[in-house]
Amino acid sequence: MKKFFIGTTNPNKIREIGGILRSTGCEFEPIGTVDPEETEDNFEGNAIIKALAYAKASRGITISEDSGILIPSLNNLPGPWSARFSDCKLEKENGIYRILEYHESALSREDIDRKNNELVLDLMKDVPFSKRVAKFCVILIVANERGNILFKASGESTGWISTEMHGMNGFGYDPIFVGGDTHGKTYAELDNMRKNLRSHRKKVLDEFKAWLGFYLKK
Ligand code: ITT
Repeated sequence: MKKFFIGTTNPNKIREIGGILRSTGCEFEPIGTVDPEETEDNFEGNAIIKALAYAKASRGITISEDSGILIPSLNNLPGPWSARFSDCKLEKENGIYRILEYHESALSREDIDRKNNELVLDLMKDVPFSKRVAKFCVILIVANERGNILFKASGESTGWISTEMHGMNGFGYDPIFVGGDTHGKTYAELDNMRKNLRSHRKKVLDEFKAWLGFYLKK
């Protein structure tokens, strides 16, 4: 069986990526020990940093992704700061938010996910429904141990931000993200299969599967 690696520290990404790629019949082994510093201010730059670092460590073909949520009424924040938004100090000038400083806390992933959602809901407490649109974005990069980028794809899923957290499934911003086609349910109210049918991650992984078919035939 052909073996690839998934480079991430996030067990939720491993679960979702593994689930969506199960049908390929290939093995995807998680490697999460590297955790390189994400120094770029955009998803693509950070996805490249991760893919190259994890591919070097795994010595094999490795998939990494950088993802997050963009909320236009918050000046497209949290964006690349999504994972640690509540560790950021924000400034609001002329109605526009920007990040002033960032200090990493020692909170667990679950606690920080909850605080991130609380912060977004608080910042948006006076934002009317018509301006609560949001989208998840992801850039997926596949790299090899020699530092070559073999494949790149980007995906989005559009929806809006609820006024309260709902649901226990998923991770990250799923409890406050209502999909455009989920009949008012947040992603955290969907089971894994239903989220994986429509998510930004599913879109890039469908493209990856097409590339994989070509790559395995070579
Ligand atoms: P790695 O960098 O180790 O892969 P990470 O969780 O730090 O793990 P990112 O820097 O890419 O990953 O941050 C992604 C964050 O965006 C993630 O922690 C969530 O807060 C959010 N996010 C991404 N995809 C999501 C999804 O499908 N549902 C909910 N939140 C998501």
